[in-house]
Amino acid sequence: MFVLAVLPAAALTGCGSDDEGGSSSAAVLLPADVTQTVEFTATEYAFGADASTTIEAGEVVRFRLTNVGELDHEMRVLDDTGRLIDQIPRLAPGATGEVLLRFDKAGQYQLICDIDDHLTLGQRAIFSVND
Ligand SMILES: [Cu+2]
Repeated sequence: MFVLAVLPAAALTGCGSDDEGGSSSAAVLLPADVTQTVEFTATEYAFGADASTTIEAGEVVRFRLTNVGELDHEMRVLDDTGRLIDQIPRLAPGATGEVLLRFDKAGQYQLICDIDDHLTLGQRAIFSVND
């Protein structure tokens, strides 16, 4: 289930699970292994996606972001402790970028745009990865 809810900035601090979670996300992800492409849009100041999207732990997914706004945007993908997993770098209006991701653990993840004050203005979203 993909929940593009806007959370208060405090909601995601200090409540992460404390599993050791050795990060194995440095593995090379191959386009041939991609099981689905999730399409996102970025605007002032939000991310959009199909709310019915489901992502399973361990699958390789392509996140594709299209900037449909009037300012530059980016997408940083963070785990529930706020650690950066990967990102789609800054995109000009109209541009599209993508990144391959694999979420090894089920749980909650978040997307933010950290350009200027976009995050403060609400450009964040959370989503769940299923077992
Ligand atoms: Cu932005």
